[in-house]
Amino acid sequence: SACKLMAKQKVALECLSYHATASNDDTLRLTSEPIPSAESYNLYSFTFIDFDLTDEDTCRATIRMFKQCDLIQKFHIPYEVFCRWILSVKKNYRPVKYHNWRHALNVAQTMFAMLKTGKMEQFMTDLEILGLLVACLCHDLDHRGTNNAFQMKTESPLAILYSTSTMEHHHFDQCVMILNSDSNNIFQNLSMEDYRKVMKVVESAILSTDLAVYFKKKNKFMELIDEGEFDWQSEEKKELLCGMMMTACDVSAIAKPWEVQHRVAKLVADEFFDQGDLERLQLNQQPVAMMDRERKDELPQMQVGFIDVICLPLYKVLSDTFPWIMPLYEGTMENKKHWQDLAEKV
Ligand code: 5BB
Ligand code: ZN
Repeated sequence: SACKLMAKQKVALECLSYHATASNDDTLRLTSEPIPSAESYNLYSFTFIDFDLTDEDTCRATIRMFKQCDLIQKFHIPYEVFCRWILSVKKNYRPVKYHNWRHALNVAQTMFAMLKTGKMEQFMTDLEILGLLVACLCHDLDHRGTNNAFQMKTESPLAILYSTSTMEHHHFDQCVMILNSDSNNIFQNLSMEDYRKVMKVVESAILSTDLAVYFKKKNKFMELIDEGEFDWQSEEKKELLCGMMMTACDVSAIAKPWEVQHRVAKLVADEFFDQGDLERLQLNQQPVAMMDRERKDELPQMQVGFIDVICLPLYKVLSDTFPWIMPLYEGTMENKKHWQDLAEKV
């Protein structure tokens, strides 16, 4: 419709003012550097921490994960294109407090650890592994630090374009936009069929990071598990499993050692509070408790709720089926105790 076309033009214009692709200088530097070992970055562990990594190291750690899966060789990705793509993805994250490049890296690293240490790669094809890692790195591209409800309330061009899973559709669009330039197209040597397949994995995985989608699909997933369904070969079940894995990775800060979880939760809260301030200022609305900085005392109780309602049930059902990912469940249990202690003090 005319309205959607206008919205699309508006979004496109906004994006043009943003740097879409990495510079040749940065790309050449990254291409020519040695890549430290997976162990030196602790990539196989569920307690990976990015805090002490430089920006360059975050790129090198990303390259290392793809190398450990042998994806660059298997899919004939030109190394320079691969390095430029990583830098471009990084560049298209905004410097918001939580939904930035480092969050994307952490999500991808948890996916890597689930596949390798969690031994889930045996249920995936190489193409699915490629799609999942790409999806993790791209799943929050161009996040503005505001959620879907905010896009709707402010009638942002994005919300006019996509009425449901607004931001997630935009993250996927941004992912496609980067891949559409030849110098960034890491899928350029795939057959037409593989290209179509991997894009479908990426799209479905990114869209499933909308918590609303998770809530819609989790019952179906849990039913399959209850029925003792361990044959993950059908396309529909595989897509469901990949979606659950994406959510498990997206919220995995909740399973990190307490000091890390505490610090990340503060970043999440600060981003929520910034949206709350915008709602007061732009919309003259009272924000919900989660976004109201006047109610920051309630944060520990909210984290307990988040853990009980979303994180523990998901990690429980996944680790019942894939026991090697148990550290995610145990780490979350540990953090629940800490948040409960803090909640009781209020
Ligand atoms: C989550 C679902 N939401 C629609 C309503 C609020 N809940 S919640 O009550 O489980 C909740 C989750 C409340 C407060 C929270 O954080 C306060 C700092 C959180 C929370 N969410 N805590 C976390 O540590 C993390 Br990680 C998250 C995930 C944040 C991103 C959620 C992305 C949703 C985008 C639409
Ligand atoms: Zn995310």
